[in-house]
Amino acid sequence: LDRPARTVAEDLTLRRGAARVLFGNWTGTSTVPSRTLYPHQWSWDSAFIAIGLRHLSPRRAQRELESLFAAQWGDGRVPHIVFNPSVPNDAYFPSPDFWRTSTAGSGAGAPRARETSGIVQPPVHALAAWLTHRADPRESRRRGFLDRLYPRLVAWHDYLLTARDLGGGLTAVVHPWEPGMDNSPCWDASLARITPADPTGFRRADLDHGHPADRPTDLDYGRYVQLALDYRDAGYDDRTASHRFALEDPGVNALLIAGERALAGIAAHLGEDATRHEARADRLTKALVARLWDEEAGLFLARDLVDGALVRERSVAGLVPLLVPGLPEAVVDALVATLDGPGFHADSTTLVPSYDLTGPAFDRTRYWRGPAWFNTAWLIERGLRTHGRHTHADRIRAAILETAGTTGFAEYVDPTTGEGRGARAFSWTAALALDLLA
Ligand code: 9WN
Repeated sequence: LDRPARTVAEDLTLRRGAARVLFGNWTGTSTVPSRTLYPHQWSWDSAFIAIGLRHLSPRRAQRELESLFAAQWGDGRVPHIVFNPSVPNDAYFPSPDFWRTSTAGSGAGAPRARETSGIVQPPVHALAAWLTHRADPRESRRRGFLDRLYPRLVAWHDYLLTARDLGGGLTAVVHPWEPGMDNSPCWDASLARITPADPTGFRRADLDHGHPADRPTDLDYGRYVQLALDYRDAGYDDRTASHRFALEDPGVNALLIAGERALAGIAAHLGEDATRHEARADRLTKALVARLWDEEAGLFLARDLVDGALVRERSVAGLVPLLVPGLPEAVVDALVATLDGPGFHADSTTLVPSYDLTGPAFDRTRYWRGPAWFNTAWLIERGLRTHGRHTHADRIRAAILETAGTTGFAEYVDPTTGEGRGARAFSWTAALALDLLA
């Protein structure tokens, strides 16, 4: 699909709009993903936000990451939500009094003075820290940004590769919220084993703002709640938790590899040992290809660690490994062919859908079961450039910019029409558009 080239005036308008969203969502120490739906700090949102914010205020981008890592647990985990104590308890569910991390998580080193969730999200942070540093190295050095953050980033990755290596040599997710793609069809079979929590025991605050047809179902929520309760009852301790839901996700592992490469850059810059990060990235890349690549599917699949089998659902997470440098060339070619094929190529937007357009569970409005998201499109754009596929990357970049503008920085879009869905003035949409304009 040929689009007319963007004009300087269009870029300027988009840049101003994105800046307005990010300034409007800034709380003083961090950025909320959306004023309406998500009134606290989210882990991978903050990393994507820093990547855009660095073009407006490198200092604010540094603070975004610092405020998140200030709530890091003693065992190295970075919680997926850091709660803002001044927001009412019922503004978002699950709330602090559900997770109870400051007491229930004490054995795992949860902060006592801050409330957080007890699960994690994808590790985009080392990449974000490195890009943030490079936006203004002088300010970064002056504030000792990387000196302070580097040991915390190392502890975070160590957590993912020790407590969360459940035997396959990759990191595992233990809750559908952890890979950041809550209701992806990739989790359906694994979730079906979980008896949902009693629906009268909780109230979904998300439905106050989000349309029920766009959000996960009540049945899904019952299972999310039950899994979180089980983890809480085990004191968030990975040695004793039963982890009845455990998968190796290709998106999360690809981001971990990209993060190790970024840590190598940071380590070299600080005069620390970079080779251990390179060695780890090499080892993880081999494990990713050996355990999750599937030639027939034409992309990477998740592996369910409860039954040991690959999950035969094709989602955008399986394309995110394009981010990994040094993939076998045949794998890169196959991923690009899949991106261009009928499953992932929606002519109307060219934004990559979250799930196979021809797949049995495809739903064009329901969250991670079809809609196209800007963060995954940004990761794929970056991945295509990593492998020198610039023409293809240019197409995705143009689609991100155009769609961000026409939808008012929507949370996600219908991949068949390009129509915005979910929240508007969504922070990572604004941040990543800004990054591509820079
Ligand atoms: C649960 C904040 C988060 C994103 C996730 C997205 C959604 C939360 C929810 O919003 O998840 O963590 O309530 O649905 O799936 O990727 O980080 O933007």
